[in-house]
Amino acid sequence: MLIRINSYGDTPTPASEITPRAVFESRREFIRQLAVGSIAGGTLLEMASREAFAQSGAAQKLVSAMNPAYALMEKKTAYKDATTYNNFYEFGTDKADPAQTAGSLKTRPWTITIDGEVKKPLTLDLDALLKLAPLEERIYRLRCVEGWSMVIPWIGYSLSALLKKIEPTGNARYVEFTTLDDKKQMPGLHSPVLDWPYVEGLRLDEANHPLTLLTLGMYGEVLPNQNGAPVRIAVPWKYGFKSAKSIVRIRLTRDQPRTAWNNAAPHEYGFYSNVNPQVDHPRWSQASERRIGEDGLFTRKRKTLMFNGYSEVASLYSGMDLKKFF
Ligand SMILES: Nc1nc2c(c(=O)[nH]1)N[C@H]1C(S)=C(S)[C@@H](COP(=O)(O)O)O[C@H]1N2
Ligand SMILES: [Mo]
Repeated sequence: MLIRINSYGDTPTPASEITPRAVFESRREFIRQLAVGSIAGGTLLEMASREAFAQSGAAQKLVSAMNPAYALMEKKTAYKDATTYNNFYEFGTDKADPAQTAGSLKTRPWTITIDGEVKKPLTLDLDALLKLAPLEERIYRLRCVEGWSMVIPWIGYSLSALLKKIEPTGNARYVEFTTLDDKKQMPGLHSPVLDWPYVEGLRLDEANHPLTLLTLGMYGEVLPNQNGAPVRIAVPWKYGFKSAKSIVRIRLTRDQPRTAWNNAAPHEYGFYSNVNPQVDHPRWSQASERRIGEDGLFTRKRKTLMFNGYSEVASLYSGMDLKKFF
């Protein structure tokens, strides 16, 4: 019997009831390492749960160290909600579609090419990407432009670590992210909802901000396909659509890249798309949000925070009119 548990929002089963012997043994080793201080972060139950989960073969565990700077004290969104309520139009436009159809995405082998205005263009496979910098767990708020939000424990490292390796030229001012574009693996590409491939972009200083996370996992595991496996970006102070999934190319450019949502509806989705409660979407307010998993399915109980609460990015925009550059 497969026992699938996790400690993120779902009610955890007491580990003592379900833990196989091997896991129990490794947990003792874990306690020992905790005691000597060689493991940072993660609660005991969390760790035991992840091990049991990994053993079930349902998902591949990904070890990381909690970055205490991003140990957000908000209730994490339940794993089930974060993996069944998704926007990933390459796999359909209903929230439930990606979890059901993204099984056809083949995430290994996978390569990502970094080129454009760089001195050292590079193509990396997944293993190289996983080893490029120490993996951190960071708990970030995610605010979708549609008016809902989640709290997700991502795993990855600052994109700046990768950008340093390829040495941007003096002409580089923007970074463009391109999602895989393969109809055989992504049924949603048959529908012309967007001008495929999905492309997003950041200014180079935004891309180099330490908060911008090159993301390889979540909830202690590799990314589920529906969340953008095997590699995506997470930019927590911007609306969710800026965080492109299943990335195959990162290109540095002189000019502001054309981006998928901005192309589709330029008056509704700006290039910046910073979370901003004072700038409404033309068709709805952005002043509040509904946290997925909280009471009241359609109630926007929470006030949306400027930059989604990440005020440390404000200096990136000093002197800019954020109503004009929305
Ligand atoms: N390639 C691609 N990336 C994408 C999207 C998409 O449709 N295609 N949707 C975006 C939107 S609107 C949001 S809110 C987030 C959702 O990420 P999640 O499903 O992991 O919560 O992914 C973003 N990245
Ligand atoms: Mo979104």
